[in-house]
Amino acid sequence: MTDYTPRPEDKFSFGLWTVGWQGVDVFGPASRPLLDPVEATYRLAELGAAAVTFHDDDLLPHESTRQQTLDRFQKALADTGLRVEMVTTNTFSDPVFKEGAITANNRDVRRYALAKVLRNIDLAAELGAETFVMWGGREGAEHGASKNVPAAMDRFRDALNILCAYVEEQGYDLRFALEPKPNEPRGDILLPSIGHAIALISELDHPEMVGLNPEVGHEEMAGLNFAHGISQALWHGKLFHIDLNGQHGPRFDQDLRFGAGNLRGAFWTVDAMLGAGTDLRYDGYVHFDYKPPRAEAIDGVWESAGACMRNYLILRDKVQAFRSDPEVAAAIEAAGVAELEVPTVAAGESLDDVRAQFAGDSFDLDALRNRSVAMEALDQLAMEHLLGVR
Ligand SMILES: [Mn+2]
Repeated sequence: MTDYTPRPEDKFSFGLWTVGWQGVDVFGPASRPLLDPVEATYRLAELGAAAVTFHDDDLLPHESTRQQTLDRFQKALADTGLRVEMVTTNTFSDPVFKEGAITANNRDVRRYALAKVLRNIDLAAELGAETFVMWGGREGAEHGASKNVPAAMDRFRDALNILCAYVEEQGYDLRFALEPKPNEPRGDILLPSIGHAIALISELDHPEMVGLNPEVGHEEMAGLNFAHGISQALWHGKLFHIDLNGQHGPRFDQDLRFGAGNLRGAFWTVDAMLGAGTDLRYDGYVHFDYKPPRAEAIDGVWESAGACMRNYLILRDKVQAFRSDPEVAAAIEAAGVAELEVPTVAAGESLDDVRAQFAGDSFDLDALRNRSVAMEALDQLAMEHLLGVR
């Protein structure tokens, strides 16, 4: 048993914008004072995080204090041993990006976005980040005819090709991770799901340099199964990074602490990250992208940050207990899970062989129709592990 204390080897990581969110929403102004991102770095280290991440504007909002803040930040990293594992660019807050950034109709806006991202790539490399996330929050539309989607995909592809070529030319050890989201802030955002993003990557000059940063709430806002989504991303070799948080089904982006909202989804998410009984595991940083609720004061901010890590560790414990339970192993066998690993058509077999199996009325299809699948029993075992009675 564990005491659920975060350790460096757990590789927990937080965006500085998460604990730094002041509670500004569509209906009201900030409910919390500004949190110095350098102070937040020290506090996250005390809580047990191993790394921090940021958008350029979270850490360095003003040109006049840029170097001074960077110096303070690098001292904080040295003092705490925390590292910067991921960096991302804010191409959504400034009204200049109101109708898009790298896919804006306006060409000057696209060129400005590209320049902002390039500058931030240099900073990411300087700080030793291994992942560069791209979330195109404003890449989308509210109106049908206002955006030529094929042209937008051309510009998205061009931008990624340019950025990959730049990283290669500079010799940076950096990979890109696209973050899908279906809507909010735009009415509809381009690359709305894991699947859409994977499809774009296959059109790039350097597909090996680009993967995904899927976020729990973003997929669940669209009613999708996050565990299935990241499992498919792992299968494509594209789960470069992950954003964990919580969400109560299809509604506005709640950004709850990890484990809140869809708790069963969180259990299967951790199971999928640990490989779900296969060799396809996620071994990157366990990154939290959530928002401490606006109702909370600063004590609630740190409570929720600690809870994200604690909930992950508790769920990891539950998942490992589930996967090592002999009754679960028997239930998995009874559900025929392993048989899916057998190819449908064996090597050397012909399609005539397959058809011959069902010729005439020789095959007992009724036996297949009436067979037990024993899946409820397996799921109930998972439920009982999660509820803590096993
Ligand atoms: Mn995110």
